[in-house]
Amino acid sequence: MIGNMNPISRRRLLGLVALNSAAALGLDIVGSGPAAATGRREYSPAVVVGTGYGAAVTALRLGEAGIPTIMLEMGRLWDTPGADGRVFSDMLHPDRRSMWLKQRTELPLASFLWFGIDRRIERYTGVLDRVHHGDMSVYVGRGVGGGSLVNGAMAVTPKRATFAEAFPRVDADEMYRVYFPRAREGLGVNHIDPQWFAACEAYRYARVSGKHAERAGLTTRFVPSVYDFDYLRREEERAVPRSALASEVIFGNNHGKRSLDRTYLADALGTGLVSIQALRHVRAIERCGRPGGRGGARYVLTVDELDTTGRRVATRQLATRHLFLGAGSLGTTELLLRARDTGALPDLGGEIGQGWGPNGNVMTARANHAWDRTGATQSGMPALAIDAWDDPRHPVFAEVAPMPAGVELWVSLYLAITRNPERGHVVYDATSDRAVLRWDASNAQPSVQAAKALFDRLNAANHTAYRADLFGDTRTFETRFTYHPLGGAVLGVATDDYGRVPGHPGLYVTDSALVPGNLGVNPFVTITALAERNIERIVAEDLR
Ligand code: FAE
Repeated sequence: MIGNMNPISRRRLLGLVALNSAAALGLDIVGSGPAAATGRREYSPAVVVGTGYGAAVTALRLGEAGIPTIMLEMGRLWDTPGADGRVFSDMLHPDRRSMWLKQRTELPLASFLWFGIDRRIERYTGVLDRVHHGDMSVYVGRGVGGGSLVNGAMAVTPKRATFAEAFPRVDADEMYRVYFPRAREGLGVNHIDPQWFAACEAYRYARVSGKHAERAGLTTRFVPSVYDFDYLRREEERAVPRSALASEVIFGNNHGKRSLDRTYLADALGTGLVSIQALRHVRAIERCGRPGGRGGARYVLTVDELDTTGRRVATRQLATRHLFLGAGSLGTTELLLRARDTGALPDLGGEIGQGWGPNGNVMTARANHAWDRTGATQSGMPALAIDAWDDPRHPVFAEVAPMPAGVELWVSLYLAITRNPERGHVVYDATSDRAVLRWDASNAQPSVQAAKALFDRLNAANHTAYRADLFGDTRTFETRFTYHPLGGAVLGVATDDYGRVPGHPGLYVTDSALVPGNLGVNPFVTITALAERNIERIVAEDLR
């Protein structure tokens, strides 16, 4: 058993064993590769780029349907303990494992009392990346499991009306009846015991915010999670090694989290037909020069093999008939734009790159009174949110975020999701050969106004004030980063209603690029559920 999940299936066990054995042997390929060499070029009937949510669901269902599948992931496999016996480093002692090819950490909170808190690190293929695009930078997970390795585990199903507004062409009845429940089951979503929440030290910080919200007449609600709350309870009892209670969050969790390598990816590997190749960066996609050749290959990928300093050590070509893009909102969009604008796939449409948004993310913090202690030992996994999404003027869903510093700080921190109609777009820059996001600071203003309306109300009701020392200058609302990049290949706009790329048989988008910019809640449950829906149709219609 893993925590209070159902007994582990034989298939998942096989997958977990495959992952652990590959890690123990220092391999970056897991599972028996279906690839067959044809001259210089390898071939696989299906290829999935990335190993995040959309990719993991897709690979599992392809494997179950009997289709040999290769997954290509630019990050590393995160199953091997380092010299300190841990796979990941924590936020208080970050080392080279923390960030992707950086020489300094780049934390979302840049300072405390205006002192910088980022640390020097060795350049390495670490687990969290912060990709800079002018006024917006985008946090993403790098490694086998994608964002699931670094995220806050909040597993929130959107309100039905908001989902229907975002996806007017998707049957919402069917989503809420079939695919959201299937996604929650596959992800291992669990719920906190309210009695334990009311008494534990780990969520003192959330209770303080809850009390303040109540005073302001606001509603709070518990947030479901893929962090095992039973494990967390035992962490507090000191019965097991600490993870969420040991400042482990955005640089990975050594215990307790049901990241994709323990759920969907393990199941996919357990089918015996899926293999994962880590440290493989997909650079380019083009049409196969010999259509109808081996297996009816339609696309050829150029794939760089990386070492752990990020250096390219080899370049290979891989041909496939069915190509699924699950490289995340900006990763997938970049591959498509590069293919279109370099002339490799010139008929890709003008809608690619459009409809991008940061899910209205805003971070802010309040200073508490001395009697409102938020606790020195805070769970890194948020469990409570202020739900003001139905506010007609300023809809906000604000999770109460931890500040797991190991000392009392008297700070209440929030990551707010606001309704923001502004959209950015992504273009291909030939000089740097990368995708560039066009998003201006002014695009974030609706988010700031909404967050300000809510938190002004909280401060007024509790006689508290904003913290102005946490974001590197004196700003009180931080909108220069997002954890939730969405869009770039929007479902039903840049693709058909199931993620197929028009005019390109066998080419599919399967990840957060499908979600139009703003969802009202944290996105991974929706990404997972949409991928479940889409691949079911694609397997039935395109792969039989
Ligand atoms: P994603 O998980 O981003 O995976 C894409 C994968 O593709 C990555 O592993 C990349 O390394 C890989 N890749 C990219 N380009 C290439 C390439 N060219 N070749 C090979 N591989 C490539 O995709 N969401 C929630 O719902 N709840 C939360 O609590 C939450 N907290 C978050 C906290 C943090 C710090 C971060 C960064 C994100 C958080 N998110 C949260 C967002 C969530 O993790 C994100 O929406 C999903 O991971 C996106 O899933 P995708 O399938 O789109």
